Amino acid sequence: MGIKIYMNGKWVDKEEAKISVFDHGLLYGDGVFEGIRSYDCLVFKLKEHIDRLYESAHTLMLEIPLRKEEMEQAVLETLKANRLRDAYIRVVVTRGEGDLGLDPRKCKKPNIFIIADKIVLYPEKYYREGLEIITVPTQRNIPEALNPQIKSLNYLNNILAKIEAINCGVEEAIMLNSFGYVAECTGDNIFMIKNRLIITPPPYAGILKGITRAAVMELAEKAGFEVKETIFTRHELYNADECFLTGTAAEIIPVVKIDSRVIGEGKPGEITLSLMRKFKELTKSAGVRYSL
Ligand code: PXG
Repeated sequence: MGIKIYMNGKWVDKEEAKISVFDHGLLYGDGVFEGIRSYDCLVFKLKEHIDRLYESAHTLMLEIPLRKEEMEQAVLETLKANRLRDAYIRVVVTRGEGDLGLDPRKCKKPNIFIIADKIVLYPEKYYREGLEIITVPTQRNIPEALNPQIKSLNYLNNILAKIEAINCGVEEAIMLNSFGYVAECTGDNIFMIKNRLIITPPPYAGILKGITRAAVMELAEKAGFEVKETIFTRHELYNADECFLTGTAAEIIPVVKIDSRVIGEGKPGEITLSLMRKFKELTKSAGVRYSL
């Protein structure tokens, strides 16, 4: 039995989960999405993800024909339909079918689909040994042109950066903003630690305000660390004691080398490791529960 996809209120087989070639989500990237995780039948930060989805849609004047509670329910039902305890969930809302022009008024009905599948974890090696990353030529989109809080179906900026990283033989890319300051990675936020101070770029650096980022900042503050949102350069990053990335898929990944510069001791740092442990505990204890 294959996986069941939520498609506009019904659960259908993967083979039947199809979208028209006239959908503006495909033709123009006109749509929004969220990536969510569940851990042992607990959906992590479900409300935060649904809120962000609806905010992205609101700015695009894309009216989602479900109340937020109904959307949350649809996510939980999709997990149950697939009998998944630990899952990666993708919620997508597209503008819907229109004609070949940009005009969103031609699209009468948004398409909503939810995919819940087994989470494909990053190799354990990354967490144990830390990641090597590089900065790439592709800068983050300027936020004045396209606000990075809109989690839209248009990820080409990040995909170009990812290609550049892969071409150089590494898995992740640091993207700078148009002023040359460190912004974030292609699907993860970035943190550095210097003299026990935990630093991450502020939203005005042109980043997505990651839900994992917020959770990690809260955990760090609760543990007594000072956390500062401030602009920083690559020079400061190269000379940090520790560095790590955060995101729904990655959770917390230590970074040990950036643009061939060794970070700190060249192995996952002590504070990073303690935050990784705290984050693991959080995912096991907090979230919206469902039963199979
Ligand atoms: N920055 C960007 C640009 C992102 O797209 C994050 C940071 C981390 O945010 P959260 O809320 O997840 O902590 C993201 C995450 C995936 C995937 O499948 C994730 C994202 C985008 C595309 C793919 O892992 N967004």
